[in-house]
Amino acid sequence: MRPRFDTELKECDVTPEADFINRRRLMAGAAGLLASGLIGTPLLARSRYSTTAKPNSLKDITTYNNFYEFGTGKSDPARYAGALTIKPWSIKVDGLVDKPGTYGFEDLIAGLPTEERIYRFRCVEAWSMVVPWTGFQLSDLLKKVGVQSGARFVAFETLVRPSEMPGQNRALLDWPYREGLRLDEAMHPLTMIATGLYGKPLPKQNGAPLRLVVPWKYGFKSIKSIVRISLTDRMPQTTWNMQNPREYGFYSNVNPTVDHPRWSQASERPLGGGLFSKRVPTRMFNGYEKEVAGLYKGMNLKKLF
Ligand SMILES: Nc1nc2c(c(=O)[nH]1)N[C@H]1C(S)=C(S)[C@@H](COP(=O)(O)O)O[C@H]1N2
Ligand SMILES: [Mo]
Repeated sequence: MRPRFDTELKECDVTPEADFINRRRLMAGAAGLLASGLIGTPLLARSRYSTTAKPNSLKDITTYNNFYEFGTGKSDPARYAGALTIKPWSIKVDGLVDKPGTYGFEDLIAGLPTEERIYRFRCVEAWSMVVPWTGFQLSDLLKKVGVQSGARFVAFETLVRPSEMPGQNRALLDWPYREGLRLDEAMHPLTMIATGLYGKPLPKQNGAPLRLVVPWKYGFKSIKSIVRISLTDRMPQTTWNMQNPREYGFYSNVNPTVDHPRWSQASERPLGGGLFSKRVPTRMFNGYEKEVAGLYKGMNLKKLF
């Protein structure tokens, strides 16, 4: 690993003040669910897995982003991601799978049950938001490609295309952006691949056409614009751990009792609160403790940073 300068994560103090639910788009999402025949099925979104917390506005979610491929500023992704070509898009699935191959986006997701889920999202920089994703469970995709018995981890990579991703012309990170999950984390029903937001296709700044969402982990685990999914028998390398292993581990579970070496993780600043937004306490596993604590039984949670 080559040495790099400290790209200190900065918390931006400018928060868009508008915070309203875009009702028209929410309705569009509901109509989509109806059309797809999902209403009434046991996995119906917004009942079983969704938080009742009020979603942030589409504007908040799409104008305050981390996507270093487009630059380190919070408004860089919204400014530059428009130039990214997402059609066609292919995803290489390899490693310990029954059906390896390079799949077109549409083929890969064909037949997977899509739904809307409203999840809390907590960035390691201590801001947070509530997001109405649409997508499917990663477990369904993994079942579709067939996980072989030796697989223990899933590794993900983001596209490398410096001609369309200006941040990749600099050594901000060791491209491609990489992430990974233990297989049982990947198979957990809360773990999603999002392909939409507010009932519409995922905006490019949020990781179009497909990105990971793991709501009990810090936001950097939710890798965007995925082009490779590998099933492996070893713990994969992950971008922020490679960048700064003292500050970022593999697990990165949200834990208010384990501070970042440079700031407290005990509380967070919800986006959309305006200039004088109040901090609120951060919850263990970002509020998903009941659902996921069992994954880490017998492990020292203080070490799962
Ligand atoms: N490829 C890639 N994925 C990424 C990032 C990135 O820089 N590149 N940033 C991560 C971080 S730190 C966060 S907080 C979330 C932000 O997601 P959002 O912009 O959709 O809110 O994306 C994550 N996924
Ligand atoms: Mo983040």
